[in-house]
Amino acid sequence: MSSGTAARAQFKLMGVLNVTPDSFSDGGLYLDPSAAIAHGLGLEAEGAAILDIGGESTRPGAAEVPAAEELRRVLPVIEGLVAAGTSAQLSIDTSKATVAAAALQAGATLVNDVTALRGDPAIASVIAASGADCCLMHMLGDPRTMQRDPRYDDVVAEVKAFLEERMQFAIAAGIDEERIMLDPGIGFGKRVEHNLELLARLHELVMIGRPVLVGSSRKSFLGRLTGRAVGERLAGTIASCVLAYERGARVFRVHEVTPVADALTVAAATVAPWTTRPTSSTR
Ligand code: HH2
Repeated sequence: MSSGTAARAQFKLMGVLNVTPDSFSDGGLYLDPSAAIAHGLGLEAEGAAILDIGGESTRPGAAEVPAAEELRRVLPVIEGLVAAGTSAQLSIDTSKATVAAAALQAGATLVNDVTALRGDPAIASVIAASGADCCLMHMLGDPRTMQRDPRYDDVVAEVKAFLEERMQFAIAAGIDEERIMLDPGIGFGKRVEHNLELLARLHELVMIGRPVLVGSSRKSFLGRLTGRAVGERLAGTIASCVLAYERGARVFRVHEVTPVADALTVAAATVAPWTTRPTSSTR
């Protein structure tokens, strides 16, 4: 195996596929199912191992979407990707049990719930019964209120305690621990300095023992730091992903796959030889 291929195997990219009119960076671009399916297949061709399909924006202040409308947006896309023979893992970005259940039925095998199973009391049992993977994310408050003066004494300790508690809740609900990913929720009820501290101390969340997913792509803290508009945050996105990789994150939710994959391949090839514990044969 070449060192590039070995490095590439160290991380996974989750391509963002928003089927919404109002997502913060790509709202309205993929409302038509055929455009969304083509975009998803394009992300997969670029190297996304997971496609995260969402029918409700979670940007600060976003309006709630009824389940029927969310389903109308995402189901044709999941069905179309399955019919097109995708080999990417399909993830449903929802906090509603009915949406998760229908998406799993249609071929999704991962539930990405930004409420970490707090939004709908029925969602944990839907995930448990299906044997799907799930991602538990930290958010302070809800999307309508989360950016109103968020405060923490120690953001990393509080996010860690939250994720540990939600993980125990998920396990008690019958979700296999091996199927759980954890996410600090970059931008969800956090000031710029909270996001930066979470990235800088990400290894403390990695210590929980489950794969950590980071969703920093194009987010506003990058804009605040660089002065760049949403569509001009690729360099900032890459810097945050590379740093998060070095701190132990292994799954990256991104809008642009190829450049992040290249950057992470270099990061993984550089970090791996030095972090591999020497054995008697390599010492
Ligand atoms: N961020 C967004 C949506 N879903 N899921 C996880 N696990 N982690 C994240 O950081 C995350 C997420 C927000 O980004 P986007 O989907 O591009 O925007 P919108 O919510 O406006 O659709």
